[in-house]
Amino acid sequence: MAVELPALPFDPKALEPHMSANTLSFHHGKHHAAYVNNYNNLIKDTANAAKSLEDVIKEAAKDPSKAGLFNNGAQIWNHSFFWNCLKPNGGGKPTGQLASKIDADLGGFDKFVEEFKTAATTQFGSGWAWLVLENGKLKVTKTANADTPMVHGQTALFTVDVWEHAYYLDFQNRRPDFVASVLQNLANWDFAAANLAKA
Ligand code: MN3
Repeated sequence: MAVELPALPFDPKALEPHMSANTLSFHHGKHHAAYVNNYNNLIKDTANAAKSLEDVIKEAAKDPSKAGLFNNGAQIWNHSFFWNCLKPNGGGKPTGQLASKIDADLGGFDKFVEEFKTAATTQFGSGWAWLVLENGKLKVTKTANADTPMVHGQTALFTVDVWEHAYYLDFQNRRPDFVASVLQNLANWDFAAANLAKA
Protein backbone atom coordinates (compact mmCIF):
# COMPACT_ATOMS: atom_id res chain seq x y z
CA MET A 1 0.00 0.00 0.00
CA ALA A 2 1.17 3.51 -0.66
CA VAL A 3 2.52 5.06 2.52
CA GLU A 4 1.83 8.52 3.87
CA LEU A 5 4.45 10.37 5.88
CA PRO A 6 3.09 10.18 9.44
CA ALA A 7 2.85 13.41 11.40
CA LEU A 8 5.30 13.70 14.29
CA PRO A 9 3.62 12.61 17.54
CA PHE A 10 4.78 15.89 19.19
CA ASP A 11 5.20 19.54 18.26
CA PRO A 12 8.50 19.97 16.35
CA LYS A 13 9.69 22.44 19.01
CA ALA A 14 8.64 20.26 21.93
CA LEU A 15 11.91 18.31 22.15
CA GLU A 16 14.14 21.39 22.36
CA PRO A 17 16.83 21.93 23.48
CA HIS A 18 17.65 18.22 23.21
CA MET A 19 16.47 17.80 19.61
CA SER A 20 15.87 20.98 17.67
CA ALA A 21 12.97 21.82 15.38
CA ASN A 22 15.66 22.42 12.76
CA THR A 23 16.90 18.85 13.07
CA LEU A 24 13.34 17.55 12.85
CA SER A 25 12.56 19.70 9.83
CA PHE A 26 15.33 17.90 7.95
CA HIS A 27 15.09 14.49 9.59
CA HIS A 28 11.31 14.14 9.36
CA GLY A 29 10.51 16.68 6.67
CA LYS A 30 13.28 15.72 4.23
CA HIS A 31 14.88 12.35 5.07
CA HIS A 32 11.79 10.45 6.25
CA ALA A 33 9.71 12.12 3.53
CA ALA A 34 12.22 11.06 0.86
CA TYR A 35 12.01 7.41 1.94
CA VAL A 36 8.22 7.65 1.63
CA ASN A 37 8.42 9.18 -1.85
CA ASN A 38 11.02 6.68 -3.04
CA TYR A 39 9.03 3.74 -1.67
CA ASN A 40 5.76 4.87 -3.22
CA ASN A 41 7.49 5.26 -6.59
CA LEU A 42 9.03 1.78 -6.31
CA ILE A 43 5.74 0.00 -5.51
CA LYS A 44 3.60 1.96 -7.95
CA ASP A 45 1.88 -0.33 -10.47
CA THR A 46 3.51 -3.44 -8.96
CA ALA A 47 2.10 -6.31 -6.86
CA ASN A 48 3.65 -4.62 -3.82
CA ALA A 49 1.09 -1.82 -4.10
CA ALA A 50 -1.44 -4.25 -2.59
CA LYS A 51 0.80 -5.41 0.28
CA SER A 52 1.41 -3.96 3.72
CA LEU A 53 4.68 -2.14 4.37
CA GLU A 54 5.73 -4.87 6.81
CA ASP A 55 5.12 -7.66 4.27
CA VAL A 56 7.08 -5.80 1.58
CA ILE A 57 9.99 -5.23 3.99
CA LYS A 58 10.13 -8.91 5.00
CA GLU A 59 9.97 -10.15 1.41
CA ALA A 60 12.47 -7.62 0.06
CA ALA A 61 14.93 -8.54 2.85
CA LYS A 62 15.30 -12.00 1.30
CA ASP A 63 16.02 -10.72 -2.22
CA PRO A 64 19.30 -8.85 -2.85
CA SER A 65 17.87 -7.45 -6.09
CA LYS A 66 15.26 -5.58 -3.99
CA ALA A 67 17.79 -3.66 -1.87
CA GLY A 68 16.36 -0.29 -2.86
CA LEU A 69 12.84 -1.36 -1.94
CA PHE A 70 14.06 -2.83 1.35
CA ASN A 71 16.13 0.21 2.28
CA ASN A 72 13.35 2.72 1.64
CA GLY A 73 10.61 0.57 3.18
CA ALA A 74 12.60 -0.31 6.28
CA GLN A 75 13.69 3.29 6.75
CA ILE A 76 10.02 4.39 6.66
CA TRP A 77 9.19 1.84 9.35
CA ASN A 78 12.29 2.60 11.46
CA HIS A 79 11.65 6.36 11.44
CA SER A 80 7.92 6.09 12.20
CA PHE A 81 8.89 3.85 15.11
CA PHE A 82 11.70 6.16 16.25
CA TRP A 83 9.45 9.24 16.53
CA ASN A 84 7.24 7.30 18.93
CA CYS A 85 10.31 6.42 21.03
CA LEU A 86 10.68 10.14 21.81
CA LYS A 87 8.58 12.48 23.93
CA PRO A 88 8.96 15.85 25.64
CA ASN A 89 10.09 15.40 29.26
CA GLY A 90 10.93 11.78 28.58
CA GLY A 91 13.84 9.81 29.94
CA GLY A 92 13.96 8.64 33.51
CA LYS A 93 13.43 4.95 34.11
CA PRO A 94 10.85 2.48 32.90
CA THR A 95 8.41 1.05 35.42
CA GLY A 96 6.25 -2.06 35.68
CA GLN A 97 6.75 -5.11 33.49
CA LEU A 98 9.41 -3.45 31.31
CA ALA A 99 11.48 -2.49 34.36
CA SER A 100 11.34 -5.94 35.89
CA LYS A 101 12.17 -7.57 32.56
CA ILE A 102 15.19 -5.26 32.13
CA ASP A 103 16.29 -6.32 35.61
CA ALA A 104 15.80 -10.01 34.85
CA ASP A 105 17.20 -10.16 31.31
CA LEU A 106 19.77 -7.34 31.18
CA GLY A 107 21.00 -7.04 34.75
CA GLY A 108 19.23 -3.81 35.64
CA PHE A 109 18.56 -0.40 34.12
CA ASP A 110 22.07 0.99 34.54
CA LYS A 111 23.60 -2.01 32.80
CA PHE A 112 21.03 -1.73 30.02
CA VAL A 113 21.89 1.95 29.51
CA GLU A 114 25.61 1.16 29.27
CA GLU A 115 24.97 -1.69 26.84
CA PHE A 116 22.66 0.48 24.74
CA LYS A 117 25.16 3.35 24.61
CA THR A 118 27.90 0.92 23.57
CA ALA A 119 25.73 -0.50 20.78
CA ALA A 120 24.84 3.00 19.58
CA THR A 121 28.37 4.35 19.61
CA THR A 122 30.06 1.28 18.13
CA GLN A 123 27.69 1.02 15.16
CA PHE A 124 30.24 1.92 12.48
CA GLY A 125 28.73 4.38 10.02
CA SER A 126 24.97 4.69 9.74
CA GLY A 127 22.45 2.59 11.60
CA TRP A 128 20.30 2.08 14.65
CA ALA A 129 20.57 0.90 18.26
CA TRP A 130 17.67 -1.18 19.54
CA LEU A 131 16.05 -2.77 22.53
CA VAL A 132 14.31 -5.86 21.16
CA LEU A 133 12.46 -8.94 22.35
CA GLU A 134 13.92 -12.16 20.94
CA ASN A 135 12.65 -15.61 21.96
CA GLY A 136 10.95 -14.07 24.98
CA LYS A 137 14.06 -12.25 26.23
CA LEU A 138 15.15 -8.65 26.02
CA LYS A 139 18.28 -7.96 24.02
CA VAL A 140 20.25 -4.85 23.00
CA THR A 141 21.25 -4.86 19.34
CA LYS A 142 22.49 -2.59 16.59
CA THR A 143 21.72 -2.65 12.88
CA ALA A 144 23.47 -1.06 9.90
CA ASN A 145 21.85 1.38 7.48
CA ALA A 146 18.15 0.46 7.07
CA ASP A 147 18.33 -2.99 8.66
CA THR A 148 15.50 -3.62 11.09
CA PRO A 149 14.70 -6.17 13.84
CA MET A 150 11.54 -7.57 12.21
CA VAL A 151 13.63 -9.38 9.58
CA HIS A 152 15.72 -11.04 12.31
CA GLY A 153 12.84 -12.64 14.22
CA GLN A 154 12.93 -9.85 16.81
CA THR A 155 10.25 -7.46 18.06
CA ALA A 156 11.45 -3.87 18.33
CA LEU A 157 10.66 -2.20 21.65
CA PHE A 158 12.79 0.98 21.47
CA THR A 159 15.34 2.53 19.13
CA VAL A 160 17.68 5.45 18.62
CA ASP A 161 18.64 6.52 15.11
CA VAL A 162 22.43 6.95 14.96
CA TRP A 163 22.71 8.11 11.36
CA GLU A 164 24.60 11.42 11.32
CA HIS A 165 21.46 13.18 10.05
CA ALA A 166 19.85 12.38 13.42
CA TYR A 167 22.29 14.46 15.44
CA TYR A 168 24.76 16.47 13.38
CA LEU A 169 22.95 19.82 13.49
CA ASP A 170 22.57 19.67 17.28
CA PHE A 171 25.61 17.65 18.40
CA GLN A 172 27.97 17.72 15.39
CA ASN A 173 30.25 14.68 15.72
CA ARG A 174 29.31 13.91 19.34
CA ARG A 175 27.19 10.81 18.83
CA PRO A 176 27.76 9.56 22.41
CA ASP A 177 26.37 12.84 23.80
CA PHE A 178 23.34 12.61 21.50
CA VAL A 179 22.56 9.05 22.58
CA ALA A 180 23.02 9.89 26.26
CA SER A 181 20.75 12.92 25.85
CA VAL A 182 17.99 10.92 24.17
CA LEU A 183 18.07 8.32 26.94
CA GLN A 184 18.13 10.96 29.66
CA ASN A 185 15.71 13.54 28.25
CA LEU A 186 13.54 12.13 25.47
CA ALA A 187 13.12 8.36 25.81
CA ASN A 188 9.46 7.34 25.77
CA TRP A 189 9.52 4.24 28.00
CA ASP A 190 5.70 4.10 27.95
CA PHE A 191 5.90 3.34 24.23
CA ALA A 192 8.55 0.66 24.82
CA ALA A 193 6.44 -0.84 27.62
CA ALA A 194 3.37 -0.90 25.36
CA ASN A 195 5.38 -2.68 22.68
CA LEU A 196 6.49 -5.27 25.23
CA ALA A 197 2.93 -5.73 26.50
CA LYS A 198 1.58 -6.54 23.04
CA ALA A 199 4.59 -8.64 21.90
MN1 MN3 B 1 17.15 8.94 10.35
